[in-house]
Amino acid sequence: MRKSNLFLPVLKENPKEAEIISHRLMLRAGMIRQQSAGIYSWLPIGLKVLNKINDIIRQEQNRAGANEILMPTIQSADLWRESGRYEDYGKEMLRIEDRHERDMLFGPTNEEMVTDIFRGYVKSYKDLPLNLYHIQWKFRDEVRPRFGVMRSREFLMKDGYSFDVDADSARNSYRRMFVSYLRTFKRLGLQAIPMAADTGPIGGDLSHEFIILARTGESEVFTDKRILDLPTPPSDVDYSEDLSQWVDQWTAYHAVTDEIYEEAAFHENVEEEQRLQERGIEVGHIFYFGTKYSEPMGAKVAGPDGKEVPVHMGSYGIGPSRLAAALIEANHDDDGMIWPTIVAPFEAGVICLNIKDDDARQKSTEIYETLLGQNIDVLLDDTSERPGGKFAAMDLIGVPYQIIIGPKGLAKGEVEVKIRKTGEKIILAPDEVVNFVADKIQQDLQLI
Ligand code: 5CA
Repeated sequence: MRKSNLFLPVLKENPKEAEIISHRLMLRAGMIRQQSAGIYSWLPIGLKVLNKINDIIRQEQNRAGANEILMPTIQSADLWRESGRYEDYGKEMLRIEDRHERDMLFGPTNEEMVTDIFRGYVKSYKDLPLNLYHIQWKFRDEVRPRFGVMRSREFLMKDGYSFDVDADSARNSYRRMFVSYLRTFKRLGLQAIPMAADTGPIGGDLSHEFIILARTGESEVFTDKRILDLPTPPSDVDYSEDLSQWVDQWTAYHAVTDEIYEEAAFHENVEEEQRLQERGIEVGHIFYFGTKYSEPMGAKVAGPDGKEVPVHMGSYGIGPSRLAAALIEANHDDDGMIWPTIVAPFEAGVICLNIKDDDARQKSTEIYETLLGQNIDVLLDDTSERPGGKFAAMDLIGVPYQIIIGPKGLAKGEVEVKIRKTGEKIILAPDEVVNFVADKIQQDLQLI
């Protein structure tokens, strides 16, 4: 992408309404724009980041055997009457009446709808286990939407649902998602800690929140420091095998949020020098709730003995839009965002310091084209802005590798590469720079 074509509405002033750094930076860098309280448009670089987050989530869901579908945002109230949640959900649900006076709603989650899909097709235990997920906008009429897309009313959710013939096999499905979540957050460059959690309006008796540590987080977390050193399941983890070892290892340490915190239990389970008490952001939440929806909604399969049984279900949520903000909370400095390459709005940037200089312009374009040819997502700053403004914009939007090309350097046979994360500057010959940057990016993107 050439910056002369890019819609990047950078704000000069610090937006006053933003209380936390991620919200401030997302507004300043023109990633999002508020349209109503808790409702946002995603502008080009915001959307690029969001899509890259979704890609990682998809890859890890698919690896774990889940099927991607797409359910609508608008649902019929009748489905929710079947499960009994239509009245229970209360004011957080946005209720709509259509022209035929039918009660509709903007989905806050999809347990009912996916159960309806399931019961329409699946009749035998032989077709199980099954896992269906989608990445779709949700609406929850939160009393206090705040912190930008961190807690918004409209937000993107990856919600997945598992179906099993009995509780034992449902727990295996739960473990598969547990492991795939560990991998997903790690690949996004985040340290997420699974914590025993309350189940709220989703219900059930087994649940974990995945929380990343951040000062501005809304939850308070209490855990054992050693949990931070546990290994992540590798890319070739066998999802058809028993995954208890991974789950047991990751749930062995005491780890709870303020919702269920008890001081006595914390002190009893964690030695003083290992205690970690910090704030955190919930980026994922998984639930096992048995037959809570399948029973009232009649989602049954014939078991091995021919008898019909209600299926055992679990649901598994990740918030990609919240993750965009959480990633910024975890990766920024005074100059702006520092994206991990895997989700950066651009993997590399080429700054042409003086666009009027023929050599600088030609060399910059040539390097830009070569990087593009290698499938690198690169931004060419071909504008006539002053160098200071160009540097500031690249740093603000957090481009990991920045190639700086100017007439003075070229005269000496030199270009500069700046690494956003470390601030390191490397001088190279113009014909070395593409390989250097391409190698770095390839290393960063390597599958873990
Ligand atoms: N049906 C279940 C799992 S599929 C469910 O709805 N779970 S949830 O309520 O915990 O939401 C799942 C994830 O969505 C959360 O972990 C969080 O990352 C994201 N999320 C929830 N509410 C919001 C919100 N108001 N703004 C942004 N993200 C949110």
